[in-house]
Amino acid sequence: MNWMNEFVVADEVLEALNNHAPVVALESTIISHGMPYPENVAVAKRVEDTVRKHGAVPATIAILKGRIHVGLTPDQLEQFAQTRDVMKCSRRDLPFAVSCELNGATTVSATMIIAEMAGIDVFATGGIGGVHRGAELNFDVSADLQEFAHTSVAVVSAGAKAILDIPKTLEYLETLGVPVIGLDTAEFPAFYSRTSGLALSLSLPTTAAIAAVIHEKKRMNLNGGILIANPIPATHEIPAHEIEPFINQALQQAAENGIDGKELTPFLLKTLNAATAGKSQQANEQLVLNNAAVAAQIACDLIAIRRKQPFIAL
Ligand code: PSU
Ligand code: MN
Repeated sequence: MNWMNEFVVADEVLEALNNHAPVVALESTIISHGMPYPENVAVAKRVEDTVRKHGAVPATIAILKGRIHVGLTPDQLEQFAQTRDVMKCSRRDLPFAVSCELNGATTVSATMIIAEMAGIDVFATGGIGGVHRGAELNFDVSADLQEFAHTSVAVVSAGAKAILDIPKTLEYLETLGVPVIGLDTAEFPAFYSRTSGLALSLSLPTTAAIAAVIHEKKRMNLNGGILIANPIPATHEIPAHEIEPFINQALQQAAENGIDGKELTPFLLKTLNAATAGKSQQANEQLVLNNAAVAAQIACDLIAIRRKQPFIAL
């Protein structure tokens, strides 16, 4: 099999990349495992529209029958959102899904890998995976974190999901040498809430200033990702004290049902959504839209910097 046959870049995305126009990568696990149908496809479309509205081309990344797609047509997106047997793919799963010609959803780690292969610098998600609570016993640390150590993509996220151990997640990123930059916030956001009580050492007030850091990192030849922490809009946040009892309940239910590994995150999101009568999913949608808008602005700012300051590696 010819590798190029497995890698399908949508016309619109290819044209933008060839013209050095701004492109934003989007993940697909949130579609297949993060939200139920038909809300998932409605949100995915709204996210793509938001990227466009802010001047960039969206590239939703997914594996369809073993082919890696960078950018989906509306029909492909609809079909993907309805498919039930989609494999959740992180780095380790990518060759398997392609080789066995499966349908695969890409997590943050797999989306970063494919975005980098395609030449896309900026990616918007909801919340990255991280160090799970109890990791000192169960060793559950998302592959997303390792990916930031070596894959050069900037990821806009509303912090790390509150279901995680956020202090350990930040420590882990520090160890891996990953810049975590707050957009107009000095605190690491906790997904559903704007605050976590954890101070960030890096914070910048504008998307242009963040784009300048992405540019500089590349110029200095420092491989690896950048995490941009963008808090949920205040009008949609669920305060930590309100969501915490539901998270504890969901974690307990997961333990009672023996749910672990890659099933854990989707289970917790689904259980939280049921327990909050849809409020957690509503917040999830709003923060993803907010991240899409910011990612598009960063992608535009980055292009503007490159036009003025043609790339010269140090
Ligand atoms: N953020 C969301 N919903 C999700 C995810 C993130 O709002 O469904 C997904 C992402 O794809 C992320 C993955 O990479 O969960 C992490 O899974 P795990 O904890 O198993 O590594
Ligand atoms: Mn895990």
